[in-house]
Amino acid sequence: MSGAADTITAVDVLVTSPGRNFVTLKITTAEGLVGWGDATLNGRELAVASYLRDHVAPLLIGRDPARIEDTWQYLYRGVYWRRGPVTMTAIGAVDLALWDIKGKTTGQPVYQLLGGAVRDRVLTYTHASGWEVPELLDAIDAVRERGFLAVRAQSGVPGHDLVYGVTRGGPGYEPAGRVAAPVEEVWDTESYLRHAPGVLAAARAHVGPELRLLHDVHHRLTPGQAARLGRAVEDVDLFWLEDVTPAENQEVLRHVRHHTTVPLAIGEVFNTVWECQSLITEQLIDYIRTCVTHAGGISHLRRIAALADIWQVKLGPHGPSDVSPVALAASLHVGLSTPNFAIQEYMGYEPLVHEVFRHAWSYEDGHLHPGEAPGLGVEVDEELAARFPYEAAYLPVARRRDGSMTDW
Ligand code: CS2
Ligand code: MG
Repeated sequence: MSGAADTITAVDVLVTSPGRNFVTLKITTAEGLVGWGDATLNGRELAVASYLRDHVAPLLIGRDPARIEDTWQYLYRGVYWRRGPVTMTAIGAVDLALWDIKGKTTGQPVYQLLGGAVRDRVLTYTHASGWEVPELLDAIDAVRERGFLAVRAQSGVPGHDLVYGVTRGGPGYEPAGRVAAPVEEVWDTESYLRHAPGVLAAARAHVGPELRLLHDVHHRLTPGQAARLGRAVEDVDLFWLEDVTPAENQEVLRHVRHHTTVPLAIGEVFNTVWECQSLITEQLIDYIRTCVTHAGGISHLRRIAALADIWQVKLGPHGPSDVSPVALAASLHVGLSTPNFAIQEYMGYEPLVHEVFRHAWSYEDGHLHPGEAPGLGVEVDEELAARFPYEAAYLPVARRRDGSMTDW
């Protein structure tokens, strides 16, 4: 290492599709260090790839990679048209790559640079789904046998052909289908509200009192419906009920909060601390779900966590299959070193994804650990990645039975 500051000499964007699309940022320095960042935005991958390639990469050449916060501020305040998932995912990818380089420069895993471990390992939850209750209970048993101590339970809904979070047979659930246009699902909230409490009660009766059960409503209810559902499932003792309403209007959560004590989790679609502010400072939620990539990287997720800590709101970051192993690694470094971190979502990946993204993080007995490799601890096999070019894929959309659009 020379005494002079290192400089960024190359910024590349890899779009690969080993079973599903991932966008990965590669930052290379004059000292020969490589940092990786995840820039995957499910269904809008190429928007972020272009934002990075065409507007961010040229601005990074020659910058000092050690100046992580200054680069964050430069890309956030310097763009003028700020916030939103595309911008913040791009900034998040740069932030992850620079923290990766910082770790490699110092020979330290990133969690050590964030203040060191405050826990030995990170509690995780995974998904279980089944169209009918017996199938769901079997799926819950299957992940319990793999050691999971927390499980998200999703089922089909009578009168529906397609429902969020559930596959009818076949491999694990992947929402973004390889299609030229979004699949249109029909959604009937009343049918769901009649059905969900019984499904969750059956899951609790099956697993006993210990296992943490979670459920994702996926933005589908009005405040009154959310309050009704919360009350109906209070005896299920859920770890959290997620995204009960579309949370752009956060004041509506006051109504939900007033009528039910069920723990609420929101935030996976939010991208900055400012969007989470009311949810946290008004105690409208128990868990903030912002994702380390879509919310501006490690640097910004720590800001969100710090605000949440003041109000005793805990961190439960988003981590489904459309968050790459690079982002999962970054989330785990935050999780290991953040006092009010509660739980990490982990859907798992197809075997090929583990080959493309070779990672130091590991799963054991219901917990994850980022590993001790310098930086984030993930290296991308670029030759293998290049064999799987991008394929158009879109998340579904949902319409009510009368044909009007609703939230998917
Ligand atoms: C879901 C996600 O994991 C979750 O909590 O909300 O699967 C979400 O549907 C996808 O990330 C959308 O791409
Ligand atoms: Mg969710």
